[in-house]
Amino acid sequence: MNASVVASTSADLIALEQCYGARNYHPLEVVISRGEGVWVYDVEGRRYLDCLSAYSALNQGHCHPRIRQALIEQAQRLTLTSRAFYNDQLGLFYRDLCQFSGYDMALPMNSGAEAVETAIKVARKWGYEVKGVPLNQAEIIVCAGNFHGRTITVVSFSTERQYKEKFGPLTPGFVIIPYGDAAALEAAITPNTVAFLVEPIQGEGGVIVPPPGYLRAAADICRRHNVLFMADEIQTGLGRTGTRFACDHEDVRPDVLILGKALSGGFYPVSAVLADRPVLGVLQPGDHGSTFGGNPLGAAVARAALAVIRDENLAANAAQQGAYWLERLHEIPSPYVREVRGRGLLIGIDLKPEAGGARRFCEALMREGILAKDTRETVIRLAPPLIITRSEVDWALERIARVLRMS
Ligand code: IF1
Repeated sequence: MNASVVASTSADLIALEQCYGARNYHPLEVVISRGEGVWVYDVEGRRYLDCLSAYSALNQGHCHPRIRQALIEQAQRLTLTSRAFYNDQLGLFYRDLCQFSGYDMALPMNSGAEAVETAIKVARKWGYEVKGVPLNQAEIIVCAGNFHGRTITVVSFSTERQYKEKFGPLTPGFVIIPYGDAAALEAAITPNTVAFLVEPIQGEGGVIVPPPGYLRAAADICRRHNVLFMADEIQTGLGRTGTRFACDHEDVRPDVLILGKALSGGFYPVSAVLADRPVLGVLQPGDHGSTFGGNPLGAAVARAALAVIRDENLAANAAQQGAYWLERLHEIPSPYVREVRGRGLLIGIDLKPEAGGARRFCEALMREGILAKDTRETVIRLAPPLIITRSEVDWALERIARVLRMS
């Protein structure tokens, strides 16, 4: 397709992507051109309620004015210095993020996977220097059904065959246990175990909420065995599950907290690893870094994104609207629903095998004006921006009920 061809319709734009783009996704056939709050609009002007929020990167909603203003103002002053020099935004971001999360120190990165990789490096170095694990013998325990990103080390401990098959050789040093089983965690710990990496709720795994008390028990086991409890809250954090972090539901304070996605409100990739000095303090200059990590533009955006979460009480709204949504979903009579589960505004509708897969329900929801994503073949994931109102939830419920009763 030569450059002179005007691509103006959804069909044109899909064709353009199919002509030039690698096929690493299978998107729903909708071409979004504008977003505002919980609503997005396609090229032809049709409106949709966004129930994916870019996988929880848009907790604050699309194009939040306060974050946009911060982006615009900073972009007119300074966007990038590298960490070879200081800049006037990073220290302020560190302070805001550490006060928001209650940790001594932060290490800023860009993507979530980079933050997970960073946490793995910090845990290993802490293991060798502080715990006394023999060099190159560190073990990190992870859970079956995990999703922590797409880099080679991270997919090395995935249990999803497609994510790791044909991408080897893989990174060693990881032990996989069942999710939600605290006894399995204790049984898997050896003198060389340096950390346990876990999602408080497995999002991609199908919105799997662990048994009550699991996080608390796992954290206690880690403490007893001098193993770092590392929570990947990239998707569940920052208000998504109705609390500041999902670990707050069980009063668990991870030794290492990993954030991303909504940390920038969808404007700019910003992720971070948070821990206290005995852990993050093991890193010395030259140990780790990234060209864009801690840049002033991302720092200014993330400061505004955190302020929105705090000032607009997004966690409380997620708790309130999410509880209502779950309750009303349980009332919908449908021959296809096996289970409805979730916490706050991270909800999964798990369908029976005879439903024929969640994708066709997501396509039907799209025709009703709702954008949602299927996961694990049978689960419809619902994760709207946390600014959603009761009337917008009712608007969605009416259409979800229609779709769940379709033939
Ligand atoms: C894709 C999944 C969700 C994450 C958790 C780390 C990362 C993610 C808990 C890595 C990223 C994204 C990645 C995106 C789709 C989406 C996703 F389906 F892949 F698994 F949300 F569930 N930890 N999740 O959820 O963060 O490097 O992407 O910034 O890869 O298809 P990232």
